[in-house]
Amino acid sequence: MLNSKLILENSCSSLKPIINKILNNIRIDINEGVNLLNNGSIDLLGTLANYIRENKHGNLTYFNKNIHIEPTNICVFDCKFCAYSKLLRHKEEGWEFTQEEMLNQIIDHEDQDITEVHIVGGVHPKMGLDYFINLIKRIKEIRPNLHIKAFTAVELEYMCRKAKVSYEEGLRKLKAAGQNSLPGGGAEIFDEEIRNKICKDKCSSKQWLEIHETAHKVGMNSNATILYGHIEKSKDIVDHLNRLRALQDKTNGFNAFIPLKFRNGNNQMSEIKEVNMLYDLKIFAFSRIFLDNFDHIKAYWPMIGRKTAQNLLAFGVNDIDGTIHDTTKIYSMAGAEEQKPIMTPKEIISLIENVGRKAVERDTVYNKIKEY
Ligand code: V47
Ligand code: SF4
Repeated sequence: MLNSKLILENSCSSLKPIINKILNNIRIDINEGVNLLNNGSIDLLGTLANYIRENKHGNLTYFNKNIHIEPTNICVFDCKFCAYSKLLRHKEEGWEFTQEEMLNQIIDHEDQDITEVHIVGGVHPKMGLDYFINLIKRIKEIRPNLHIKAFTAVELEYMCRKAKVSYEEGLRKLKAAGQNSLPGGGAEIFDEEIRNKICKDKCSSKQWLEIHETAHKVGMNSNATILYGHIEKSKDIVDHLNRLRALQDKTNGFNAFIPLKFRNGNNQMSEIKEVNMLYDLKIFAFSRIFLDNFDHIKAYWPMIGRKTAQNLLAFGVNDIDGTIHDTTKIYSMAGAEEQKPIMTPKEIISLIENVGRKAVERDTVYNKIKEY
């Protein structure tokens, strides 16, 4: 139980009205958000985030059973933080799966009760809208009930532009082929000045938001992310969250928010020191507080590491994605400590239970599959 009087008494005076608002379930604005992020202690943010998390979900902590398919690491874009972009540099390290190879990745997991495939990769100039429509249809022929969460707004913007179709037409075609939802990647940071410095050639913030809005309109939910811990300032983080909160007010189509910690291995921003775990806790907690209309805050453990993911369960996080089966490379290539990301359901459940939470297997859209 939260002792709100104690929190208020021990907080600096400029934060008291903000804390009062949060405790009374009143939305905080951008200026209040920046003040809280800059001046709130980790204890304060953690306590408030945990209060909100427990009001929304109690002890329940979700996980899912999924695999990733990364069709290629060849990319026409050149994001400075990405260890993946290989078209212009290091051609020899590029990979490009054929459709048969990708379908075999689905077949290889046939005997496992995974519920989701997450398909995201580099933006390959030869893999267009029709190519992916065909891939999705073929996956559904093999495993009709598998939820396909696929393609960041960055990939979708490029696919639709090349195919000369509107976002709505492109998304409707993908949905008709069997795509079920969109992942949250490619959002990075919406502030145009920072975006221009770290990923200037890919889809703009406006396009990212428009694509997600359109996806929600045609009946596909999506996730949202932020890339934090590089050259952004607190005001950029709050601005990013504010743009997402405004879209969620409009569509209610986001499932989860996933803060992604910048990793500095093998990329063009390697000189930037990675932030420490205390800062991670702060960003996740702040996200839980500010995004009052998002149901779920998710820790993607292959990127943040399993220990930090576990600690985050006391800092606003109520979801840990996923069993993964060692099928993603983007973070291990960028230096994340999880070089072989695989957790069995048993491991994920004990990670959750060991900090006093209750594990629940979910599907992609948060229907409960099994409580442990
Ligand atoms: O958009 C690339 C990020 C994202 C680095 O929706 C990096 O369920 C940190 O969005 N350091 C793609 N991050 C992955 C993604 C995702 C992952 C898991 C679950 C979901 C979901 C979405 O990876 C990119 C970019 O923000 N990224 N390089 C790096 N060096
Ligand atoms: Fe390409 Fe995505 Fe990497 Fe940017 S982050 S270079 S769009 S794979």
